[in-house]
Amino acid sequence: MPPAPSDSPPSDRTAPALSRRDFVRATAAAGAAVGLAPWVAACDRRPRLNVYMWSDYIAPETVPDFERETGIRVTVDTYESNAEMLAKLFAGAQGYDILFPTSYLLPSLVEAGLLLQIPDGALANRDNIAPMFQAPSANPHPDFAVPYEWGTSGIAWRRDKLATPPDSWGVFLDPAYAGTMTMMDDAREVLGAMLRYRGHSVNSTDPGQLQQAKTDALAARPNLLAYISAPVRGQIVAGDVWVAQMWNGDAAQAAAESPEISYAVPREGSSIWMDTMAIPSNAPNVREALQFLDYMLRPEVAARNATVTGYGTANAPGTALLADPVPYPTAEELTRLEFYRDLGEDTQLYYQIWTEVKAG
Ligand code: SPD
Repeated sequence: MPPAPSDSPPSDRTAPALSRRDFVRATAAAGAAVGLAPWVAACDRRPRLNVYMWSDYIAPETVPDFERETGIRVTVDTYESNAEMLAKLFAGAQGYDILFPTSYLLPSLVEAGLLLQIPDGALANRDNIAPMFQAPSANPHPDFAVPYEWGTSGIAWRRDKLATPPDSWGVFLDPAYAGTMTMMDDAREVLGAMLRYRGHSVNSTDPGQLQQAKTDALAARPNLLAYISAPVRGQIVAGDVWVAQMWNGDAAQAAAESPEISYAVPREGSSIWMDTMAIPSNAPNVREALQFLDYMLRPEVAARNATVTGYGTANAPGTALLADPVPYPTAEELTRLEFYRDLGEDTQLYYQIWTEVKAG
């Protein structure tokens, strides 16, 4: 049996990948799996597409426009972390045609046989991807996944609550802000931040460095209101949260609602990442999935999505359409930003520590 993707939580590591036969049998229940009454799925004979993606990560008109143009009926389910997406897949979720894995997951997903190789020539708009996002550090498997949007992980804060900008990951260890801060609900993000705080790589597998990251994360824990990722947006906009570990685009969406919110990458550095679009190997609607990927690769569609999400688009002509694109990090900033890498079996160490940190 191929290895499970290494980002999955420990309890999912041994879950078997679905066989194609299991999948085909279960596809009859696909309507139920995506929350539709079976009779609705049975009566609606339009071609279908089931997308499973990050929350708040697409312009509201994109899917309706695609449905109007193609006659394909699209269902979108959302998730808040790679671990949540993988856990659902390994729990036997059925019927998804498109996933949005962050690129560091691709080696494990491909090795486990969970992704479909995109046929040569299937995507007319594929050349729209900027060369920098074709590099192996950004996309280790261009044959299985199409770059979507990229971003950074940093700190968002309310300028009306903090006298000085929090320019270090150490702010989360500062009891002065206890009860007003949050970190992401994500092992790689929280431990990655604590690793950078001590000058280490977000991809460290050194047991001593990881133990120190655990000690720091445990010291930060009593100061935190919660571990919460993108949905913290509403709380920082409302003023209940003053300092939050956030992704830049979600912070930009928050700042659009409340101009008192700023975002920065701390001085110790952080992660840069790219989310991709990929087709599961057992997708029931491959033709429609390829149509969707090619549609998402259109410059005007990519630009509209990036305008709404606040992230950078990997689409070169799409970026050219934007009045105010997210600037690609400067050479100096890139010395402090690392792409997450697939850590193979060592990811288990992260999950073990993360479980202990969350338990307190
Ligand atoms: N609301 C959309 C957030 C997308 C974040 N993807 C980044 C994953 C890096 N671990």
